[in-house]
Amino acid sequence: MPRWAIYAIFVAGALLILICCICICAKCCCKGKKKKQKKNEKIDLKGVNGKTTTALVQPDVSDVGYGSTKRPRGKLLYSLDYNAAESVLTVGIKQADSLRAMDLGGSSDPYVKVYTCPDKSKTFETKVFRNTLSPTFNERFSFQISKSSLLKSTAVMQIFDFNRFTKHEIMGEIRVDLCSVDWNRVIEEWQDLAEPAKFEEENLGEICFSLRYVPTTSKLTVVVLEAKDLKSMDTGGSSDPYVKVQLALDKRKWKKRKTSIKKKTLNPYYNESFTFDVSFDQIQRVNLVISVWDHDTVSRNDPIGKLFLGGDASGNQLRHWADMLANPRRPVAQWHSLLSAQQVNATLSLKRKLPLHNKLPF
Ligand SMILES: *[C@@H]1O[C@H](CO)[C@@H](O)[C@H](O)[C@H]1NC(C)=O
Ligand SMILES: *[C@@H]1O[C@H](CO)[C@@H](O)[C@H](O)[C@H]1NC(C)=O
Ligand SMILES: [Ca+2]
Ligand SMILES: [Ca+2]
Repeated sequence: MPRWAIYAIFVAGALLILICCICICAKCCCKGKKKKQKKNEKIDLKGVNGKTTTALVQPDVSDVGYGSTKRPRGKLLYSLDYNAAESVLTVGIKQADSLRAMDLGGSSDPYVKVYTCPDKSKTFETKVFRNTLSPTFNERFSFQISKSSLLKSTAVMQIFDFNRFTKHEIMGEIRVDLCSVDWNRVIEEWQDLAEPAKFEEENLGEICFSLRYVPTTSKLTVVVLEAKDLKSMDTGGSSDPYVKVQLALDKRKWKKRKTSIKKKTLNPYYNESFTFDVSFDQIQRVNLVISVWDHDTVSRNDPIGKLFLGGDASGNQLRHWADMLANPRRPVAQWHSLLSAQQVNATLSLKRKLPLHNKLPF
C-alpha cells in the first residue's frame, strides 16, 4: 500500500471520530439549552407583555403562600415617640427578623403598613424588600393626633408579603394600645408578630387593571381587567358592579369613562380598555382615580370602593404608577385593594371641575 493511502485512511478515521464527537456534544448542548429555555419561559410570565396580560393575571405559583397559623411569625423592632407640644405621634419601623417564608422560593417580599385606629385616615407603607426574611426598614411615620385621642387609639403595624400578580398576604401584626404606653421613656423594642385580627378590616374587594403610557403618542391606556371579592351591596348578597375610570389634572376632575355593568356578581370580568390623551407634561400632574360602583335601577348607585394612583399616591398605588412610567409602551398589570370612598376623598381632596376653556382644543 502506498504511504499516502495509509495517511488517507488514518485521516479519514480521525475525521469520523471527530464528527461523532461533535454530534454527541451538539446533542448534549441542545438538551441543556432546551431545559434552560423552558425555565426562561416560566420566568418570562412575570414580565408584562401585552399579549399575555390575562395569563399574567393568573396567580403565580411562586407567589402562593403556605403559612400555617402555628409556626412563629417572626418579630419586629419598632419605636414610638409622642411630641405633646406638637401633637405628633412618630412610629419608627426599624427591622424585622425570622419572618415566615410566604413564597414557594422559601422567601418573602416584606413591607410594613402603619396606621392608627380608630382614625384610619392616614395609612403609611414602607418600601418593599425583595426576597428576605430579615429586612432593615429604618423608616419613620408621623401622625397628627391630640393627647386625648392618643389615649383612645391603637397603633397598628402589619407586615405584608408583596406579590406582583396576586393579593398581598398579611404575615403578622403588632397592635399597641397607646393608653398603656409609658411616654416618659424611649420606646424601642422587639415584639413577636401576632396573628392578624379579623374584625377590623372591612373588605371592599380587589381590582386588577393594567396601565400603559406611550410618551411619543401621548396616550395613557387603562385596561380594567377584573375585580374579585367585592362587597355585596344588594339584598340577596350580590352587587351589579361597574368601574369608573377618572383622571384629575392638578387635583381637578378632568376626564371620565366607565365600564359596562355586570349584573349580580361579586367577581366581575371586564377586559375593557380606555385610552386618554395625556401629554408628557400632563402625566406628571395627573391622578388616576379608579372606583367601583354598584348599579341600582331604583335608588342611587352606591360606591363600593375606590383608589387613586399618581404622584400623590403612596404605597402599592404609587409603585404601580412608577412602574408604568419606568416602562413606557409596556402594559403593567397589578391587583389593588379597594379603599373606602371617604378615605380616598380625604386623601386626594379633589377640587371642582376644570374650567371649561381648558377642555376646548383651541
Ligand atoms: C381582552 O381584550 C383584548 C382586546 O380587546 C382581546 O384581544 C383579548 O382576547 C381579551 N381577552 C380575553 C381573555 O377575553
Ligand atoms: C367622594 O367624592 C365624590 C366627588 O368628589 C362625591 O361624589 C362622593 O359623594 C364622595 N364620597 C364620599 C363617601 O364622601
Ligand atoms: Ca411574595
Ligand atoms: Ca345593585
